[in-house]
Amino acid sequence: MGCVIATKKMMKPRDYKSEVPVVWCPGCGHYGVLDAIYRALAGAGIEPSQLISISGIGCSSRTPYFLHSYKMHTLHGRAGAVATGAQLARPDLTVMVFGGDGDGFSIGGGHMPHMARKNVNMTYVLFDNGIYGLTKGQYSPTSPSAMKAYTTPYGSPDEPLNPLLYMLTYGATYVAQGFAGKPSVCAKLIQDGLQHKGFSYIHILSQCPSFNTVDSVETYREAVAAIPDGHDTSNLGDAMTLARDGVNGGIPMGLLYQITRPTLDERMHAIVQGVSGHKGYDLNRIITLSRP
Ligand SMILES: Cc1ncc(C[n+]2csc(CCOP(=O)(O)OP(=O)(O)O)c2C)c(N)n1
Repeated sequence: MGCVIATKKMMKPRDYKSEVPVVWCPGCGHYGVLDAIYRALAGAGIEPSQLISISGIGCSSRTPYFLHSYKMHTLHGRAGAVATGAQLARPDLTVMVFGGDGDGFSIGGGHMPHMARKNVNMTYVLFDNGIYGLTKGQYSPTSPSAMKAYTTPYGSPDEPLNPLLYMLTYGATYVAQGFAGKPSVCAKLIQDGLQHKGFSYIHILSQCPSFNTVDSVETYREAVAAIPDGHDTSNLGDAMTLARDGVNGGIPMGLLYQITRPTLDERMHAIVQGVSGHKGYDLNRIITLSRP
């Protein structure tokens, strides 16, 4: 009898490009992030037929149009909730979420903690341009303090939130940060996030030359600093210190944190097996599985 050897198809970045033309403003950082996403998918060898891409609303949320995959362009701020449902229904597929700082941390802010704490097995790529791009320049939760924008003509009165600290605090099991001007670094961080089992959060700083006049590509290029090799990515305290203080004051770029713990679909599967009277049902096992 012959034996069947499963071979993984070699994928190329262009295999993920859809026929929809990519339309963002000239100089927008989102082009660099999209390029990184294509490369990461090819590196991880995920076939388009095995990929679900989901987004909310925003310039960045147009990403699924540009990708060969199953896709859903949902409501503003609600991509994570839809993606959680999709992942539970089809845990055999790869689920990715794409969106902006407004989509994720303004209107979608109520969903972010739950994807993290539940450890939903998906990869969330957040394009942070510090502004609402699609609606032409209102300040966002990551806009720098005092930044002038359409809704803050006298300067923002708020302190920006720290997305990395936020995701670490709520229990994300993979937290990384990149910058759109360094697509190779972003591609590696996204690829590793795709290969991580659990909730992976990749925060990417992406310049908006049309509406964010403070965070230019040059400013970011000078401000980012690679996370040193010796950083212990399994140490939550060290990751939080990096997220808060940066690398000698520079914006940390690289992998801050990665651990493994049971994912939501694993826990649900264990519960469903138990409820349906499966022989292996063991309440203690479910309780043990649900502890980090
Ligand atoms: C319920 C609802 N409220 C408000 C809007 C208007 N709106 C569309 S996109 C957006 C913000 C987009 O900013 P961000 O998520 O940062 O993405 P970017 O466009 O900068 O990539 C807003 C407020 C909407 N579409 N739906």
